[in-house]
Formats: sequence, C-alpha cells, structure tokens
Amino acid sequence: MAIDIKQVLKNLGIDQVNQGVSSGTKWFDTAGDTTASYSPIDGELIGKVKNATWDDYEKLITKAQKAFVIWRKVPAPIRGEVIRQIGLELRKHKDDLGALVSYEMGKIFQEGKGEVQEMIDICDFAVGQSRLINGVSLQSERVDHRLFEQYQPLGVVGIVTSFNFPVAVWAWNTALAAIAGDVVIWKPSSKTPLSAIATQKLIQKVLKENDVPEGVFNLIVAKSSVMGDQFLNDHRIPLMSVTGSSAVGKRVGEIVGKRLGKTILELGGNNAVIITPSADIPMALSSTVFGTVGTAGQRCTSTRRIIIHESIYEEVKEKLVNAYHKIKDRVGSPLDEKFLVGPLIDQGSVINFLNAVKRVQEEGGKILFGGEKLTGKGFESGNYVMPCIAEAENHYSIVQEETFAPIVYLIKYAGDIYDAIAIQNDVPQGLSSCCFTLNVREAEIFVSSAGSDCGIANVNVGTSGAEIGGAFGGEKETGGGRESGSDAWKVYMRRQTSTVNYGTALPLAQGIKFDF
Ligand code: UN1
Repeated sequence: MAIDIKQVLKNLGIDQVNQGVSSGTKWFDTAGDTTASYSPIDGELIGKVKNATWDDYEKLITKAQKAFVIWRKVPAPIRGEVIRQIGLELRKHKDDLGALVSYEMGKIFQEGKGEVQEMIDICDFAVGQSRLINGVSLQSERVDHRLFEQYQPLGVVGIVTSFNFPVAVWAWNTALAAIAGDVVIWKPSSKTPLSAIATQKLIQKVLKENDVPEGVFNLIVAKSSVMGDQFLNDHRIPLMSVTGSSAVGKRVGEIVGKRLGKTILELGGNNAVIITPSADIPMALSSTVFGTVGTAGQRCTSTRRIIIHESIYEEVKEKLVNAYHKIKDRVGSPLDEKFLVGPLIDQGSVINFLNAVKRVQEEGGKILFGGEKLTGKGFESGNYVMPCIAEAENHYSIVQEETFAPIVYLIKYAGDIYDAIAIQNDVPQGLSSCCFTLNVREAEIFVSSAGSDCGIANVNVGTSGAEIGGAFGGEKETGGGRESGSDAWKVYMRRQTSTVNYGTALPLAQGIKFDF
C-alpha cells in the first residue's frame, strides 16, 4: 500500500503554513518567524510552522496556571474520561497519524503505527489509573489521631520531546499528568513539529466536547534560541520532563536543579545484548536485528552492542552478517512497505554515523558489514545509510558513546555470565539491556542485584520495543527518570503526609510535654 501523503495531511488538518502555539482548542496568531519541516525520506517540504515568541509563551503559561486551578478540582475519573476519549480519537486516526510520523521522522509505517499504538495503550492505562490514585493509611502513635499520605496535583508540567518518538513520549507524559490533575506545556522537537500539531488538532474535538478549560493541554513550537534555558529556568514549572541526549540532559539537570525543580530525564542509552552459549541463537538473531536496524537505530533503546561468548562468537557473527545481507535490499523509503529501514533524520545524523564508522576503525575495530552513505535512485535526500556491524572492544571511546544511528559493535567475552555482565555495565549509560540464554542460572543472575545495572533488563527479549505497562527509563547517564507504566504516575504528583486529630486532647509526638 502506497501512502498518499497529501491526503494524510488533509485528513489531519495540516496546512501549508501552520500556527505553532495552542492552549487546547485555540491557536495563537504568533508573531514569531516561520520554519519549514522537510521529510527525511524524500527531502520534500511537508509544511511550515509559525514559531512562538517569548510573549506567546508568557500568555500560554498564564493560561496554564489559571487552568490548573480549575483542572485540579475536576475528579480524577472525570479527567480520566477525557483521556479515554482521546484514546478513541487516536484509534480512529491511527493510520493517518502513523503515516505522518513516518513521513516527518522517517520511521517505517509499521513503526509509525506502533508509535500511535503506544499512545493508545498509555491512554487506556491512564484511564484505569485515574480511579487508582491511591495514598497510604498509616498508624499514628497518638490517641484519636489519623496519619495518612495522599498524592496531590503538582501544577504545570513542561514536556520536551525528541524527534525519534515525536508523539508517543508526549502521550506517556500527558496522559498521566492529566489524570494526576496537572496541566502540560509541550515543546516538541523542532525536527518534527507537524506530528505535534496534528496530535494537538486531533485531541481538540475531545477538549471542546468535554469543556476542558483552555490551558490544560498546551503546545508550543518554538526555537531553542527563544525558549531554551529560560523555559527550563521558569519556576512556575515544578516538573520538567525531557527526552534527549545525555549532554542535553546534563544541562537540563543543572538548570532545573539549581532552582530545585523536579525533572524526569530520559536520556541516551548504550544498550547491549548478551548472547550466552545456551542461547536460542535464531531467536537471539531475529530479535537483535530488530534492535539494531529497526527505526534505523534511532531509538533510545536501540541495540548498540552485542556481547557474545567466545565459544559461539564465530557462528553468531556469520549468521548476523548473513541476516544483514538479507536486509541490504530493504533499506529505502518508508512510504513503501517493502522497506524495513528508513533514512536518518538529517545530515547531522549521517555525519555522526560516518564518523563512528571511521573512529571504530581508527581505534582498532573492523567493519564486517555496511557503514556507507547510500546514493542513487531513491536515496536523493542524502539521509540513507547502510546499517553497519563492527567488531570492537568495549573500552574504545566510540563504543562508550551513543551514536544515534544503525551501527552495532560485536564484542567477545570469555568466562561466565558475570564476565559478560561486567562488560555490559562498563559504559556511562544505563537504559536497556538483555540476555539471551536458556540457562536459568544465567537468566536469574542477569536480573539479580549483581546483574544488569540498567533500568530495563530483559531475558530472551531484545533491548528495544518495551511495552507501556512497565516504568520506562534508565540509570547513570540515562538520567534516572521513569515514565509510562507501573507507578510512574507518582512523579507527576506531590506527596503529602497528613495527621488529623479528632480527639479533645493535644498530645505531641514523641511524648513531648510543652505546658504553658
Ligand atoms: C525512545 O526511543 O525514546 O522501548 C523510546 C521502546 C519504545 C520506546 C522507545 N517503546 O523501544
């Protein structure tokens, strides 16, 4: 099926020139300059966006603050009902939004739809959670006293998303923030503004029908020069949720930390697959190829390293190279469903990829497959590369870094599972990890306290493609934040401990006497 992109844009209400600032159903007439969004697939102009000025931001945050005062009093299950309806709208427009994500970001249509499915899933999750924002009842040491904890809405949540998941990460944050009683200001990546605008347009019907106040669901497309540090530094925003590189995250942590604001940081990964002698090798290979070349290696969870036991190293290496030969002809336009690997987001990414290919060789590594920029028919945008497999050692400086592109390093280990885990953990990042093994001891060691140090540790499941039901995020330079499922909702709320005296006396805690 070929995607008719003109029709998709029409269905989603994307014009040639689009306003970039919305407080819900209303769009601001901004005085900012206009930027263009081009598809990495074919280099074509998709549409233009009018950026926000600082003045627009000031107006928006004032609206957000006012809306919060109303929204926090709406019962959580009613807030959940709004999210339920947003989930229904997303279901209706899954193909169109998935296609736009594919066209603007460059992931294949299957993955574009998968991204919208993640949005739908988190909406469903949040609806249930809206009836389960539960506190804790505790035992007071004083007679006729009640001690309990509750979770209260926090306020305005800033959400800064990255180009690689241009809409799902908004949904993970927004669905939970909204049921928690917060209001959000979403600043999408300047590389994928139209997917954000389409999402905002898509939820408008629900906001209107439910009389959701303007200022609860805000979108602001702005240049970083206009809305960078100042936004982070804004004390009116108690929580900043930022997805990006570790370098960006360190800066965010410093600025928001200085004002003692809260952050959710979802930063770089250096995700490894361990393949032990007992692994189901065909399963390990299929899963790993999705992890390395899926989304053209542009997921935070993409597989960057494969750590293979020396006894099966040559076998796995050969089979992996063979598998890459099979995908050789499957690199191409995501608009055509026969392709599995699309382009990189832009020229900067292509340069980073080529630099990594060069650096790994300079450090002593060997290229086993790919590593070139593709030219010729179908690759005119200049953003396509042939996925690369390189043999390397874990200590190489390039292996210690996250290259956001389809390059994977093969690393040999000797000894037992502890030796493999030591290599795996020996990087600055700690997002996702996995171990392919049919040996129950190895599997349990991998997920034990002496095992993987990552936020995600899977057994016989690859590093990428997490479900929304678990908390998502990682340790070390990945930033420590958790989003999405499990009890990640708590981060969007403030925790409050209360003691209520329903007696006639006034006993002090710890038995203190204070008579006067
Ligand atoms: C990201 O790359 O920023 O686990 C998020 C996964 C997806 C989310 C990735 N569910 O690969």
